[in-house]
Amino acid sequence: MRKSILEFIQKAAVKKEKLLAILLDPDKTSLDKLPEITSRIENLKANFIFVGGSFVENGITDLFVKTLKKHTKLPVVLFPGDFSQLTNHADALLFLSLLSGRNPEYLIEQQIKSVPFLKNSSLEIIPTGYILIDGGTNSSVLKMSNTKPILQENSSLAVDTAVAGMYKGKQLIYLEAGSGAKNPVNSELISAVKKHISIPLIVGGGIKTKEQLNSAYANGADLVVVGTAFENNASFNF
Ligand code: 1GP
Repeated sequence: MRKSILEFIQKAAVKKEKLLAILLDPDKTSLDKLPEITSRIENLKANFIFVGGSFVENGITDLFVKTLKKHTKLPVVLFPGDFSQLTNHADALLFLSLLSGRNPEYLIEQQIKSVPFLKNSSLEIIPTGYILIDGGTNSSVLKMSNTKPILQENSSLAVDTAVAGMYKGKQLIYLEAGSGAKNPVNSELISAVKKHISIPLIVGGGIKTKEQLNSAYANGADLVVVGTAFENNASFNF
């Protein structure tokens, strides 16, 4: 199993070099737009392309990532809503456990279902604690997983959840307000979690402006993920 993407994120976090990932949902992105989309992503100086979604049609991720790879040298990291979204054309996989939820399907069941594929795969597998925070909207992660998000004001629960994830051996913690969230994860919560973990922190959901991006970085996000704002605005820039 390779470790290069995780190491890159860990080293950047130590050096306080902030990273950006653009999230593409194969269900919402047509293949013929990929040349234009990849050049926009490269212009933004993003470090990674994340690929995934909560409701992706079975089987389309494989062709999507294969085509994406023809248009860019940026590392492609799978951020799957379920195990059907795995493909060897990507470089790495965020091996997510939804730690904020109590649904065994997303704590362990999907992970077990992915093993027959992963046993024969060269994907870099990155154990990631995924924590859903209330972003003020009924996010698709919430609908899909049928779990309750942690309230933004309950930072002590978010901290304890993140630290439990770290003790369980997760290599990254991902604070997720949900795609298209009205409210991104707030600064207090990001900094409270960051203070208590010694592994890199990813933050995503509802980040639309440079101010929100910089505030997430300033409060301790090592990597920020942006999807909807990029998808909705062809001239999107930070
Ligand atoms: C990644 O789901 C997010 O964590 C992306 O959220 O689509 O709101 O940028 P947006």
